[in-house]
Formats: sequence, structure tokens, C-alpha cells
Amino acid sequence: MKITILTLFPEVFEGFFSTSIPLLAKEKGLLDVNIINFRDYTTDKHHKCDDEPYGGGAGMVLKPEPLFKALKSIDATSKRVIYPTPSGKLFNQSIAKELSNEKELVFIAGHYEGLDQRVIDSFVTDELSIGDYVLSSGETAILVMVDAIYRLIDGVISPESLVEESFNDSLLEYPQYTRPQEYEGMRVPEVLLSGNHKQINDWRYKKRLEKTIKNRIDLMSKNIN
Ligand code: 6GU
Repeated sequence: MKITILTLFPEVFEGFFSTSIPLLAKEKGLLDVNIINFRDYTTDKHHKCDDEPYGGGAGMVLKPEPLFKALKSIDATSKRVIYPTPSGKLFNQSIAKELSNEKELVFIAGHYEGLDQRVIDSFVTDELSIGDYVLSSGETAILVMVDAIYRLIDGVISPESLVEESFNDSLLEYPQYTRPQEYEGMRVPEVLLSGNHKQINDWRYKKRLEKTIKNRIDLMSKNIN
């Protein structure tokens, strides 16, 4: 998959894409990342990317010209273009799964009060929010979405790791333990040391139910249809 990100702060993405699994995915040729600073597409002396909103009000709006030029340079009209915004549709695991099947994704990082609506009308295919809170910029939301998406691309992580994850079947994950068997007086639950896979699976299922009831009862009603 190719991921293109239009941003005024390219450095935000450097650490993420040069570490751990994202780096491995790039090295395996499964992920190609293209970070574009759309300030490079300004033509005025001061490289201005924002301006006051027509009609008045607080904050600044991102000007259409640099974004139009940057988007045209990558032929974005033929592509899936995602604009992260708190007023978008709520992003979730099934949207991540769907987007992971695309050959190419383009993300636009908004700032201030947002983009000139003409950019959205001309290029954006998906307006997505990552939750009911307000972030100061789109970059962090893009990192969250990209992380959820790229790991679902075939070959990036092992299929077994994906199967038992939270949200695949509307139940949260069971607790995990590793060595040592006892630490600061706390013992690993006996059943996990038993080697009895039926008992282990039953115990894990019970723990998943308990955790989901405690933290996310809303997920359970999604199973009833
Ligand atoms: Cl996608 N962007 C911003 N700026 N704030 C958000 C968000 C996105 N999702 C929730 N809050």
C-alpha cells in the first residue's frame, strides 16, 4: 500500500515510520510512505497556507491553493482521500479493515479551524473522526488511523496475532502473563500453567466477558441482532 500524507509538519511522522513494525513493513515492500509538505506548493513570498474565515469567527482556515496544487500533483481525484476531522464519521476497526484493502490512501492533516470547504468538496472521499474529543491538529489523528490500517495489510503481522484481538468479535482481550511465575507476591493464575487447553480457553473466555462487561458493555449489544 502507498500512503501519502499532506501536512505542514512532516517531522511529526519521521519517528513513527522509521521504527519497529512500520519500518519492517516498508523494508518488506508492503508499505510505501510519501510525506508532502504542502507549504512547498505556495507561490507567494511568505508561503502563506492559512487565512481568516469569511463571515468572521475565531481561528484560521487552510487556504485552498496550496492544497489544490499538492493534491493535483499526486492525481488525487482518482484516489481515496481521507480528511481527519472531529466532525467526521467515527473511525473503527471495520473501517480500518476496509481501508487496509486499498492500494493507495491519501491523508490531509488539517490545522486551526480546518480546510476551506472547496478542498473537501473537490477531493475528500472520507471525513473521519477518531473519537469524541478535540485534537489541536490532524497529524496525531492520522498517526492513529495509519497505525490501525497498515498493520492489517496482508503480510505485515502474523495472521494468528490478528485473530484473537479485541473488536474482532466484540469482546475485549483476556489478561496475559509471562515469566516469572511469581512476582512481588503475585502468582500467575494456576490454570495457565496447567497445560489443559480446554480449561485455558474457558478461563480466557470468562475473563474476556468480565472485562467487556466492566469496561465496554456497549460492545456486547452489538452481538445481538
Ligand atoms: Cl480526526 N482531528 C482532530 N483535529 N480532532 C479530532 C479528530 C480528528 N478526531 C477526534 N478529534
